[in-house]
Amino acid sequence: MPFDAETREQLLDTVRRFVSERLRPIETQVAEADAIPDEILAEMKALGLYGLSIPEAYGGLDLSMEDECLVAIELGRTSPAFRSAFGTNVGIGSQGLVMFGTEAQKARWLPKIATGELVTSFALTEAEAGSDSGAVQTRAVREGDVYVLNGSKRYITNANKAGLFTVMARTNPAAKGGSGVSAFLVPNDLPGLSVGKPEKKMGQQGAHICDVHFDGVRVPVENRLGAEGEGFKVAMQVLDRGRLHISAVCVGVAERLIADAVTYAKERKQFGAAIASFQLIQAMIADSKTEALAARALTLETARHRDAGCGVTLEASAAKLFASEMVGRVADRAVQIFGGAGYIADYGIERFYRDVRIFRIYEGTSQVQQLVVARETLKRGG
Ligand code: COS
Repeated sequence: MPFDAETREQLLDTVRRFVSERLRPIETQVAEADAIPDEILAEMKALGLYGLSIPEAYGGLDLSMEDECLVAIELGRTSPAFRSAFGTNVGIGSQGLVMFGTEAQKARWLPKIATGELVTSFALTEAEAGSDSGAVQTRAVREGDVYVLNGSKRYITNANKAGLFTVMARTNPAAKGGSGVSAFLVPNDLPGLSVGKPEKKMGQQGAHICDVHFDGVRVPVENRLGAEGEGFKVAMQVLDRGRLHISAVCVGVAERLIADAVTYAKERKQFGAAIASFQLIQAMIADSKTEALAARALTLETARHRDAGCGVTLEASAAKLFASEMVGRVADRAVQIFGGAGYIADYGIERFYRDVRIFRIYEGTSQVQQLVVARETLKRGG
């Protein structure tokens, strides 16, 4: 639902205040504890953040893609781990259900997803199916009115908190690639489902990824999402949307880092002057600002096209490619502007440098985005 300008500004202002007053002061605490305090999660739920993209009829805010991206940019101005807490509910964990779910499936789960009572995860990746996500080996074998799932998923965001997984599993072993894969809505309390320990990661402490194991999990046929054999396409369409959201987060983090670098450069004196007065520092600020503006424009333009009903597979991948690479360069320059302090944990800049590294990998590596952009451009003939 497109908000009018005033409602949109109110929402963005509320999120902006929440980020600066509640989240930024505890960034270090969250990173050290590798956990987001429960009261902060409760505040996120009360603000409606878990339901940004859920239709109003099911209790969500039903934001347009453009408005969702604007909110994601605001949330990018703090540790990305905070966004990850509700990010799966807004994106990859819920959108298969929103786009392809039956009325009964939506009525059963979406209201709880919108409030955050139910956390969701997207279970596509496996040990042998990363970029080649059509190579899913987890099996789903139909036995009467259930599918029996066996296999394991890897690096699944929020798996340790999820009450519902969207699982891609192979229903047709004879079919090669994605065409033999189907999608399933799998509640975490079904017997045979287990979740591994959170992995130790390079960054984004407070956000967790775990393996998920299916050992003879009996999933009712009515939990299949979309037609049998359509699971790969469900996943790809969910990712098209997710990639745009991630692009927006990258823009937000870049804007935060530029602001921090500018503040530091104005205060820090060397050779008798603030380092902001030096042209070599200014060049880094100019490059970062220019690239962040370009990523913002591409992301929001693509979001508007999606809202208008256009296919944006190419543009969403281009935005993800550009924005995630851009924020990597911006974080690198921020460390450089901070100098020695940029390498010291107390300043938080090295933490962002580590945090942003995953943006170039998850929801499709930069190389996968290049493949998609090239393939679509060739198809379009330019
Ligand atoms: N929207 C709708 N349908 C799509 C689609 C999209 N964005 N992308 C592909 N499809 C369809 C194709 O049209 C094709 O359909 P037909 O069989 O009817 O022709 C089918 O899906 C297979 O597509 P394709 O041949 O392009 O599949 P590939 O195996 O070559 O995979 C890539 C393509 C590499 C792009 C895909 O596997 C991918 O995105 N990998 C990365 C996955 C990822 O992001 N993982 C991160 C983990 S989730 S956090």
